[in-house]
Amino acid sequence: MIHRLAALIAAGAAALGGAAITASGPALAEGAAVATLIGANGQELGRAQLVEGPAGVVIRIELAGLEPGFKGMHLHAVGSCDDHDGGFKHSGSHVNPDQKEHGFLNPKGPDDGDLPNLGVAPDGTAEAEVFTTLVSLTGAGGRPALLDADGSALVIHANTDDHMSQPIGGAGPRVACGVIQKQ
Ligand SMILES: [Cu+2]
Repeated sequence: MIHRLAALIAAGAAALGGAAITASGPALAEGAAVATLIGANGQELGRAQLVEGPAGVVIRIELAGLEPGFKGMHLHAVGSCDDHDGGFKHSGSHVNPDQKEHGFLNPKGPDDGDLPNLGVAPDGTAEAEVFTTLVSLTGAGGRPALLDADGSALVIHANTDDHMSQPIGGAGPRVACGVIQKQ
């Protein structure tokens, strides 16, 4: 697990020059996945691309219409975002088959759904690329598969994840959700 943690990197905001939501992203290898994120009113906020690499998954995120600040972001265990008016509870809890504790800063963590916070600019946009070695798209390396029978979702919370508190780092309500689907 230690080596996985060491490789988990938040690459920060992508230098896209303030471009609007675009279709650009990592080269889409066979088996890449996408997620269209929606907000609490069901409105589309943007998208994420997920590409499987040999050691983990690269996730590129391009969103607009969020509240500024660092927002908790996780991979949730069920591919359902149809209850936008009910707080996206249908997306379940974190991808966490081994029932580990939450948090990159937790000696007993992290769980496999943990991701770095997403930094949202004052204008409500967010462009970021993150890499997680804790999951896979289809089971590579024996890591939990996002594209499993009940799918998975990328979920953004209202508040900052402190990477320590249980069960979700104090990240609060779920404000955006996207079902991860095979491209
Ligand atoms: Cu979450």
